[in-house]
Amino acid sequence: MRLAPATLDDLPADVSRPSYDRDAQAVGIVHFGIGAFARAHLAAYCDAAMESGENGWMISGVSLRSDAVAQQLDPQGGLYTLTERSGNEATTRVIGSIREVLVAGSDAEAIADRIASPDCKIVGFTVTEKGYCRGSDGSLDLDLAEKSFYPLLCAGLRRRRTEGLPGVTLLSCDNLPDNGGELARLLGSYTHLRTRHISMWVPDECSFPSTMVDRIVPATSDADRDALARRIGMRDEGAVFTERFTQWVIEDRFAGPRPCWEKLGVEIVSDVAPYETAKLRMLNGAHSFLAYCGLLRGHEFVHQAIADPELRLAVNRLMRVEGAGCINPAPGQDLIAYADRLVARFEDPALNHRLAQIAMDGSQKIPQRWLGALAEASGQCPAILTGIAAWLLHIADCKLLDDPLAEKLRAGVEGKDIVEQVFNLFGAKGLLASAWVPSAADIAFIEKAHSELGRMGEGQ
Ligand code: CS2
Repeated sequence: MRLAPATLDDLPADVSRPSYDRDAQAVGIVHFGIGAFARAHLAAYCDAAMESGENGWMISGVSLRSDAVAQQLDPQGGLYTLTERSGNEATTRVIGSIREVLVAGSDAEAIADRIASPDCKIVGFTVTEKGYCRGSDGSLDLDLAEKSFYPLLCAGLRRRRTEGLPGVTLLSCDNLPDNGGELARLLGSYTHLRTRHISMWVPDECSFPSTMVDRIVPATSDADRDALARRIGMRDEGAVFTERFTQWVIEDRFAGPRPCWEKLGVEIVSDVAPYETAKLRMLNGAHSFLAYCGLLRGHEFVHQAIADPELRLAVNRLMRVEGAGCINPAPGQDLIAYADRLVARFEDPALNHRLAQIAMDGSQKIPQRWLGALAEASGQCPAILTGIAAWLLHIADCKLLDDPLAEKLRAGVEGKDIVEQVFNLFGAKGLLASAWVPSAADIAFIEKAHSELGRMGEGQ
């Protein structure tokens, strides 16, 4: 038996399911990147909003790269289960807020139709850091952009303008600093070059709130799906597993209607930056550190890496001193409590969060996770510099480096001494040139950490 509208009543009583009339709800949101993260976060908030009596917040999801999610969800009428795990406990609920999954390659017209519908109020994005198609200088890479969401989005927005419809809220939910401003800037470049007649309409009529989204969502494994099937008595090919924790801070800048998300714990604020910076530097910065150092030390999961005494000490320093050090917290934002909570989240073995999942796309993640903190720090940052040494080793050693800049990274590292490696990646003309200018002392520290970590790798 497979999860579907017709089999909902066969679920065990402890699996809660939508009580609202799904078919009567309009599609208010088109969302690019309907992978596990969006299904554990945005879709769960929309489901809860409709459960609490709001109307019109169904989601039309768009997959950019493959039809895998469409194959999982469309035969299930868009339904899937979300299981929150912690320790030995797991609670499962059916999420009803996804109407359909459209695929970029084959459903371009339907995607434009959904965006151009008067019901659509919000277009959301969880397309990952690389989905924004920024070149190494931060500007839009037009060739890549043509294969991403830009043409699909613009086709829909162009029709809204032609049909005299109002603009929409363009809601970026990716781990980028000032993600709303970044989307506005990149979309501005795209419309200027490709769809000039809407290049004024978009900034005038649409809005781009910045957001901080937080929920750890490990990739679902076949073993997870099989265990769930044994527990609930049916198969769910779209099942998502996550932690209990969830946080969403959104800049109060909507172009039109939105769900009353604040009733569900979402913080709607005037400035997201302190939350966003803390999350990127503390949570994500610690994650990348645990990933590269943990893999070198033979660990597979985040909970194993955080239990390794040396890594634990260093990651605490990275979060509490190096990451938090230059952040000016918002009123009521407690960075020490945040770090305590992060350690507890990382420790939870129920999540089975693979370090390899975090290690991918380092070139897209490291600038906002580590380099900003390095640039602003008044003293040396030994934990982050150790993380950099581990990343250099990861680039050199990893057989299948999963990174859009893999070839360039390898060319910058292989057969080079550490001074050259640091220069090629982080120097003024390096691949990830930034405000951080590595000092001689920084390079000496990286060199020492590199040889210590490298010896440890040989011992595995
Ligand atoms: C992780 C994030 O994969 C990664 O790079 O650091 O996906 C992290 O789990 C989320 O941002 C948590 O909100």
